[in-house]
Amino acid sequence: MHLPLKKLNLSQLANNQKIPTPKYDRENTDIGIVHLGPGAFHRAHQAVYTENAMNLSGGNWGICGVSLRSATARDILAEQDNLYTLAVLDKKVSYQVIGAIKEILVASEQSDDVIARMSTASTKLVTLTITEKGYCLASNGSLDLNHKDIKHDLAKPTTPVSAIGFIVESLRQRKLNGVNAYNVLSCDNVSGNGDKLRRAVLGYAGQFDTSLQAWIDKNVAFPNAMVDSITPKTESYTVESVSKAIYLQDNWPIQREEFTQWVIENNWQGERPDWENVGVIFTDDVEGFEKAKLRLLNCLHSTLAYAGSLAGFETVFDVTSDQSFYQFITKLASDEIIGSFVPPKELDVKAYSDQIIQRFLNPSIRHLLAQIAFDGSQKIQMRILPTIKDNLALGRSTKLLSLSLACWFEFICSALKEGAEIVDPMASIFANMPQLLSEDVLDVVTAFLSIESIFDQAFKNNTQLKAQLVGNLTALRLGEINHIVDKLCAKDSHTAVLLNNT
Ligand code: CS2
Repeated sequence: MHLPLKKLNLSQLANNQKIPTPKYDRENTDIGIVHLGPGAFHRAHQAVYTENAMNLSGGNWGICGVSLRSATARDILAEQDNLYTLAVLDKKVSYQVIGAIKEILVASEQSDDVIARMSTASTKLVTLTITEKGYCLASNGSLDLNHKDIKHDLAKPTTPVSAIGFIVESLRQRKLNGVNAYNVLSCDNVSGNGDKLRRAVLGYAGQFDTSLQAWIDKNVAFPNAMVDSITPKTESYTVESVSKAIYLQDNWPIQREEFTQWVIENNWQGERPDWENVGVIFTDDVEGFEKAKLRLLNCLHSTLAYAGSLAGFETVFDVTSDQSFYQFITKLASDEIIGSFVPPKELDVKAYSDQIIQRFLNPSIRHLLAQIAFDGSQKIQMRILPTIKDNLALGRSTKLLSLSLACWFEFICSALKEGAEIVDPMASIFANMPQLLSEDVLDVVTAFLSIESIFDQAFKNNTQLKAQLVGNLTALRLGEINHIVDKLCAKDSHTAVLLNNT
């Protein structure tokens, strides 16, 4: 059994050049960032950029992680002085001990401490990875005032439960106490994430305090950002292999691929870590990067998650290694996604797309399709539907995209029939839709398209898309998905006729 990873034992690693440890004076580094949602992705991405920025340039940029509900991360990491190991698993394998996170609070237990931490002047930045559903948005992108957490917070604004509630209450306290505002940086896979969060925060504050709303509007920046690094959840084999590699027991290391990218809108002043000098890109055109990443990487991920699960695969590597699925995502990217948006001028979108598929073929990363399949009702709205909408408007093909969507439909329907758990904020709504159990495919497609919080009129009334969805879902229920993919990718004209004959 190894000694535990703790600051006390860090000296054990001092002589091991291969495993970097914090180079800044961690004990005397103040907290300057509050991060809402300190999950695996945050610890593998933003926390690492901030660690490297402090190693390079110092600064009081310690991170206070705030978990909105779960106490697991706090309790495990507290045992190891909030230190953890980043394992980069790729052609080369490397390890780094990260010290940027200095404390973790649990909002549902320590709400006052969270607000105090967010209201103190030394906190300059609030960053977030709270997943798509954490923004409490309606399908038109504005704040959902009927969302249960928002209703709760509007009734009790000084003891919030939502990220938006905590942001507004702490800003209210800062205004009250004459403390400068902090800036807010969304790090989620949400298109226009900063703009949407800004609208939600202002919409919420405006419900009960228009002068606070005006103050936030004037003083708080919400830059948009694109974040990227494939980070599967930590599994027991990760704990074993990492502890063995660093000769210290780390009970919650993080694993990710070599590739990492962070693109932040360059439209804000205010203090921040020396991110520019550790690889973060500041640009005026975040939208191009966001669309490229959400429509290519995340759309292909979700497509593989549903199609691959229906075909019985378990990981991204497994399904991408299958010739049929490899061809499917390659063709989906080249024929239907590239060309549906304007990429940043500096991005070679074909090379970027090919690189993404190569990243899926990283044998050192075990990325479960089941993990990516979570929250489909939220994710497809960011990853698949915008491309379908634009292609329909541009008269471009949606044949393969509609197969991705039909795979999600069938993924939900078969889970309902099997009584399997559906991890999705809309799971209870699906469970109360008997049409989703119907053998009549037209009924099923009509039922899905009638869900207004996901599909607006453009989808509902489009006969071509509906026919493709009915054709694909019928094919999925009749035959092997591999064959469907092969047919769709190989003999375009033939397949079109085939589909229309269903
Ligand atoms: C994945 C993302 O779980 C998922 O939905 O598609 O977490 C993906 O791995 C990251 O966005 C990559 O940057």
